[in-house]
Amino acid sequence: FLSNPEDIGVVAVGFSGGQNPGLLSQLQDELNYKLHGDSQVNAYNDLVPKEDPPFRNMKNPGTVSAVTQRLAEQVYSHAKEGRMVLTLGGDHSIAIGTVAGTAKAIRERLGREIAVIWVDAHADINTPETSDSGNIHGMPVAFVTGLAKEEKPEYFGWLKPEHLLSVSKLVYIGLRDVDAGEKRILRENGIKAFSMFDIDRYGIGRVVEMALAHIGNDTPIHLSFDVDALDPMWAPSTGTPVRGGLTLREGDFICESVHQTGNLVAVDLVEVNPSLAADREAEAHETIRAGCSLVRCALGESLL
Ligand code: 6HN
Ligand code: MN
Ligand code: MN
Ligand code: MN
Repeated sequence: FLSNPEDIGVVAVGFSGGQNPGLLSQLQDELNYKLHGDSQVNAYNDLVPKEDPPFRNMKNPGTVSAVTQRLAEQVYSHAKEGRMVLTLGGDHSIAIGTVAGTAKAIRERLGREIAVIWVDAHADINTPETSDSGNIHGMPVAFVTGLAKEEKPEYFGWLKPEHLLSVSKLVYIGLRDVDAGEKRILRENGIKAFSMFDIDRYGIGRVVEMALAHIGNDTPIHLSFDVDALDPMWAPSTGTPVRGGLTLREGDFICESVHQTGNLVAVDLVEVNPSLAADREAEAHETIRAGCSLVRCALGESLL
């Protein structure tokens, strides 16, 4: 294993209600992992600026930049120690920090570039200029690949070459709602992507095989799993649900397969957003259960 399978660095971000305590106590008490880092959800309130006007069309740019910069340091320090890093989100903008932290730590520790497997209904590769929404959770891949650049340190200018990922080491699984500008970016950069169409056509087994073949044997893997990759039937409590997604079993299979490579160094599980509305409690519970299943599979707990 490229990281110690019993030692997990935990980073828990943002508003995720009951998700983390449940999953973390499962990992620690039932499955005997040694957990380092956050035992409670971190709101990063100290980093939120008083005023945070839009910049280059991005919403809350100062807040997201500051939080992801802190996250990059947290993830870096776990990965540098050889721990598998598990980040529970929070919206997908946090992957700017997690990927940056893993990329830098693995460069220093193993002298290697990481690969990222991005499992999502969306490509999250808008630049500030191509984005229609201005929401940064639709842009993280553009920032960590250097396709989106900004000099100002308070607006992601803290991202340096050691934090970045090559577009050739990126692969998507589960896409089905990709903006026109994003399709152009994927095409122009020759980025490997498996949509739901490919999964129907080849089956999840072949798709995962092809995805792993693309990044190459023995490459350290950061798995960034957006729970909206799953069909809303399995994960209804998420900000931007899109029907026609992965079954829970297909999501679990992706996680199990990545575990089996022995090359997994970091996992993000994001966009789990339990609504506090009482009438949606059952949906929140289902979504959290799905998230727990994905994480256990990524840790190899479901395999014999
Ligand atoms: N996510 N492409 C849309 C946008 O606003 O840029 C949706 C992004 C969704 C992001 O689900 O992590
Ligand atoms: Mn996403
Ligand atoms: Mn998504
Ligand atoms: Mn195992």
